[in-house]
Amino acid sequence: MNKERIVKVAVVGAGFVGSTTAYTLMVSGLVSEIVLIDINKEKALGEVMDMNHGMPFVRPVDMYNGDYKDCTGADIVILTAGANQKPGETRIDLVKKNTEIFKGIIEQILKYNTDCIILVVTNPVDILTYVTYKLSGFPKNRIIGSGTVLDTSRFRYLIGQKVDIDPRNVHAYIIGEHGDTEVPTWSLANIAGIPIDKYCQSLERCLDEAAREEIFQNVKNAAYHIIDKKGATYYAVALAVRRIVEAIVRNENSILTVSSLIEGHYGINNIALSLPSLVNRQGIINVLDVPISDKELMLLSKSAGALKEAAATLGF
Ligand code: 6V0
Repeated sequence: MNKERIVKVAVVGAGFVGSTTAYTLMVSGLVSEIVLIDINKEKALGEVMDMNHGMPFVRPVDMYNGDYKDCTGADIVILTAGANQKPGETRIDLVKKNTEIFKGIIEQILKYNTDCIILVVTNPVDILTYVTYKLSGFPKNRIIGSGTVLDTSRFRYLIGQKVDIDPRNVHAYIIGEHGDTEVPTWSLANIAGIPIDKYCQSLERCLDEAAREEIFQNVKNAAYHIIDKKGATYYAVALAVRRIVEAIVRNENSILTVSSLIEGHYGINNIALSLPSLVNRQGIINVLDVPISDKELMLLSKSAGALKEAAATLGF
């Protein structure tokens, strides 16, 4: 009989993002075992019960709530745990708080698994990807941040809406920090190999400077807008995580704007941020030097500088 490889994923954090990620993976058919781990054990149990009751409708998955010892044998450990920003709290306060939480979590994971890929989703995702790299001692290919995979998806969707094209056929990347200093690489944006400017010349709805700025602002501020309306964002990020997991478990060599330790690309060193990167079963096996414009390079350097400043406050 042709036996399929068992793929096990541990999701740490059973909040909005962690439980939606577990659900998205459960219906994806990509994984055979999912353990959900949270400091709030009742919450994790409730989420697992709810999902397990739908199991007859999907390809069976061994889904359970557990503890860090259940990270044993996991191919991928996904980190979504952490504190949210409270009113009056600065981003730096949040970085410090989540770094402390990560110290505890990573120490626990390392007791049971030193062979997995760690996929960081908790914000600020780039700083915490860097922190995870430093704390774990794993090779850099096995520490992945979800980075700007979500922002890139929002970017492709919004461009697609504007020019009336399936977003899967819009090729464009958001790079740099997942956050305020992220960079839209308009110079690379294309549809079927046609640069977006040229493609737009044939349309009445041209992507002029104002339209571009509007799209980018809507990408960059999407989380603020959604949180204002419904308190949290979780569907699209869970799909972004599912896509990264797919690239890993199917050994796809896919290009995704994941966050990783950058060494020697565009003059950037020793900080994690997103660049188009090759992802397969080994994790991130290559970061691509895509030909961005001088302005985009300047903005990317600024983004790296902002992340370095934030990391410096943590003593890393
Ligand atoms: P949430 O709903 O508050 O869930 C967080 C969960 O973490 C809760 O269930 C907590 O009990 C749990 N938790 C806290 N401390 C620990 C600990 N020490 N060990 C285990 N579990 C713990 O938050 P939500 O799920 O909405 O967001 C989680 C994180 O994802 C936040 O940092 C968000 O900012 C971040 N997001 C990242 C995105 C990205 O693109 N990278 C997108 C959206 C949200």
